[in-house]
Amino acid sequence: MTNNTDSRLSQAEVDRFQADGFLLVEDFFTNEELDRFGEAVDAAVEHRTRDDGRKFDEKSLYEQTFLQCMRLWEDHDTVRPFTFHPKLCAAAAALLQTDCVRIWHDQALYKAPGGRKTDAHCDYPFWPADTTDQVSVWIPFQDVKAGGGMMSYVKGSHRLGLTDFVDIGQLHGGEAYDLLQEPAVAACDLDPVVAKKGSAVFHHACTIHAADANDTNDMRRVMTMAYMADGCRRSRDDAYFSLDRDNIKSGEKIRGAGFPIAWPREPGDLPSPPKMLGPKTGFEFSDADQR
Ligand SMILES: O=C(O)CCC(=O)C(=O)O
Repeated sequence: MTNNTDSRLSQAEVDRFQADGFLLVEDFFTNEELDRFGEAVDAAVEHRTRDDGRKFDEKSLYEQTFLQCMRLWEDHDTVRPFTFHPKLCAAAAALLQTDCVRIWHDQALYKAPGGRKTDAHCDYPFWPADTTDQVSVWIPFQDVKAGGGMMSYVKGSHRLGLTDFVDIGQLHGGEAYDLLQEPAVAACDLDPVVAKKGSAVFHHACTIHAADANDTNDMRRVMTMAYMADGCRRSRDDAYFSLDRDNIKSGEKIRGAGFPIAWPREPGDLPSPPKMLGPKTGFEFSDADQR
C-alpha cells in the first residue's frame, strides 16, 4: 500500500477524504512550482486555441462554462512533470488506497470573465470504467473564492450511489438536470471551498460538485488531473477517444500509451506520450477535429 510519506498526506486527511468524498490540502505546491506550471499550462492552452478567433459571446453555452483542453501532458512537455508530479500521483494512490495508479486524463478548465456556472454533476458517468476507483484533483493557479468560479462539493455524496449523467456540456441542448434538487443530495451539505493558490482539492469520481459563475474580470485558471487505480476495465463501447485510440474494448483493462502508470515511477522518469493526438479542445467524446 502506498506510504503516506510519499504523498505527504496525513492519515487524518485520507480518512476525511473517505468520509466526505473531497479534500482540500492547502500549501500542497510551492508558489515557485505553481508559477512555473501555471505558465506552462497557459502556454499550452494558448497553443491549443491559437486558431480560434471567436469572441466569448460567439461560443456555445458549454464553451462559455469553461475552455476545456484535455491531455495537455501529451503534446506539451513542460506540462508533463506537473501531470506526473510524484507528490500528486502518490496522493492519488493514498486516497484510492492502492499501490498503483494510472493517469486517466489531465485537463485545463479555464473559466473566462463572465463564464457561466458549472452545473452540479459527478464525473463517473462521463467515464466508461467498470469501477469508481478514480480521483480528480483541482488545482487553481490563483486564489479562487466566491464569485470567481469557486467549487462546491456535496459532502458524502460519493456514498449515495447516484451515477446519473448530467449534461453539463449542453450537448443535448437546454438546461442541465439539477442534481442538487434530488432529495438525497439536497439532504447533504453543499460545502463551498475557497481555494488559495498552492492548494490541491481532491474529489472522488462519485462526489457531486459544481462551480459558480466567474463574475470577476480575470480568467479563472485551473488545471485538473484524474487518476485511476490500475486494473480498471472499460465498461461500455460508446465512442471515447483515448480508449479507442489504445484499442481498448469493453471488458478489457485500461492501459496503453494514453494511460501510463503515474505511480509508482522512478524519480524524474516521465512517460512517453502516445503518437496520435486527440481534439484540441472539448470532451473526449466530442467529434471535434483530431490531429
Ligand atoms: O472547474 C470547474 O468549473 C469544474 C471542475 C470539474 O467538474 C472537475 O474538476 O471535475
